[in-house]
Amino acid sequence: MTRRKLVAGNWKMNGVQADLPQVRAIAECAARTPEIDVALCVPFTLIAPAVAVAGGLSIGAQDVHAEASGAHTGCVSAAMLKEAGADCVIVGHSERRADQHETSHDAWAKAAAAHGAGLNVILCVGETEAERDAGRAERVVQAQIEKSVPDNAAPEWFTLSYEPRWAIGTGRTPQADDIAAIHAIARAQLRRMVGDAADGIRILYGGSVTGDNAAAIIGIDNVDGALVGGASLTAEKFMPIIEAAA
Ligand code: G2H
Repeated sequence: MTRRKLVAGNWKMNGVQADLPQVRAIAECAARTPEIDVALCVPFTLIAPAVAVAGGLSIGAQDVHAEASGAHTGCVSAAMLKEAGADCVIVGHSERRADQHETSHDAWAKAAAAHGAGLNVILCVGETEAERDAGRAERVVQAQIEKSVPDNAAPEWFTLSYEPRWAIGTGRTPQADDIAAIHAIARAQLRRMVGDAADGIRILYGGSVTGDNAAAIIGIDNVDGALVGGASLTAEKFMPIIEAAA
């Protein structure tokens, strides 16, 4: 099955209104590559301002609370994100798993809540360096998928992203064969969970993707695009990645 490529930027805790020209420039680049999908996941505070300058570029968030409302100080619901203009959200990112002790069950609940509010979901999984060194990477990723992907995941709203934790922001990336092996296992696990829909679900790679390695990584079997952190912060660095996927 042919899957449209998706390149998504994750600005993490970066970006203020002075950076909106970068959003505009990225949107212009995305408009020149209509054969792929491009999204930019910005801090909560920048969602509405980014939507205002983004034209057709998909603007997303980087987290969401699983509950619809209530006594959750500092948290943001899926309906709030939707109202701000977001159309997608990252859940289960390893920085939230590490810093906020989020579990695969939390990611599952957040994904379900986001889908319920009409948001597209990018759900992240990935092993630690110790798990890879112990030969457990494939089992860890498979288990994370089993526990965090909703049973009704479908290509129309759900994307998986494989992000080995040791590759995030380090400049290190796995060997192509290792990426291919994990993506094949991820696809097979999705198939066990959602059947034929698995063929249409995009599986991104994330972790130190740059303009220099994007084409090679996105060319690997079962890699349907990239989730990009540091290299998505400026249009100058992000555009070559978008172009490599197109
Ligand atoms: C992985 C990635 C974006 P970076 O976290 O999700 O970040 O490209 O900076 O490694």
